[in-house]
Amino acid sequence: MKNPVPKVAAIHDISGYGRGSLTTVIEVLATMGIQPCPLPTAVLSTHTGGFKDYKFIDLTEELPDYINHWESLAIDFDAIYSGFLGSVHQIEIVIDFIKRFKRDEQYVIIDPVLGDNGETYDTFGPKMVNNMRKLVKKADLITPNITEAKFLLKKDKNGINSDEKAKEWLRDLSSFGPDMVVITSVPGYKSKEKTSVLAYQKKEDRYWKVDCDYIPANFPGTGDLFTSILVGSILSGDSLPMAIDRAVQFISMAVRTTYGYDFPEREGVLIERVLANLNLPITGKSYEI
Ligand code: PXL
Repeated sequence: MKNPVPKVAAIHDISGYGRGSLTTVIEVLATMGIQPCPLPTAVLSTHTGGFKDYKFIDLTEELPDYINHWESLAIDFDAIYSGFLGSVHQIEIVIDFIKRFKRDEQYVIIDPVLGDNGETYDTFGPKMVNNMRKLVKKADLITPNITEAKFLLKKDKNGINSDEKAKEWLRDLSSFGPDMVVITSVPGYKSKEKTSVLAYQKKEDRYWKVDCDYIPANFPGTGDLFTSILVGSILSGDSLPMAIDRAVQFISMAVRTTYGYDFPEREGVLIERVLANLNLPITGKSYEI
């Protein structure tokens, strides 16, 4: 029987304060008519971007029993979606989860959460980066930001400075395995006032680009927001470029709304102020390169 409401196994941490990870995933998927089923990888008092002395509870030891119980219930997920992991060992656990819960017509979305702004997040080192390459092989769709793309491809300094380079990076990432690759937060190579999202669909050999106005602010959790909207959109039947348009349109609105307030960046974008706009019709801005 087809699920009356699509179900997503959401493998992320839960950060109690600051927005991002499971709180964002749950808000977005539920608003888009999708059931989020959280598999929490860690519990933190806050996310790690801008808060000090946060409490971090690694749930690696607890995951096998949690997953065994789900398996005994034969839960039929329409998608498996992973993000921030609590330890390197969790990569093996997620790979095994995908093997056990895989079924036809199911999407596996891996957001290879490793870092941002050229650096890894506090809790990760080179071992996480190396092992993340194994996990992205199992995905249908991956959504690295430019920093994560660099880490996965072992690039040191040169970034993406032309459409040709963009296509090369996208192809190289898809050669790990995924059919769809989306790179976010790419600094505009045609205009410094822009930042771009780049995408590739291997089966159709098509490349896409969306330019967004650059806003000089750095809100944590926007990566989780972006990928969660892609997941919700694709499960609702949108094409990849439509899903990207929806995510870019919503995040631009959320960032603009937040930017208008005198509000600490580390608390993320004011999602709850604009959440109801998530299902608005979209204005297509993506174009093929
Ligand atoms: O948004 C990625 C993310 C997820 N979870 C935690 C984080 C971050 C980024 O800083 O700290 C705990």
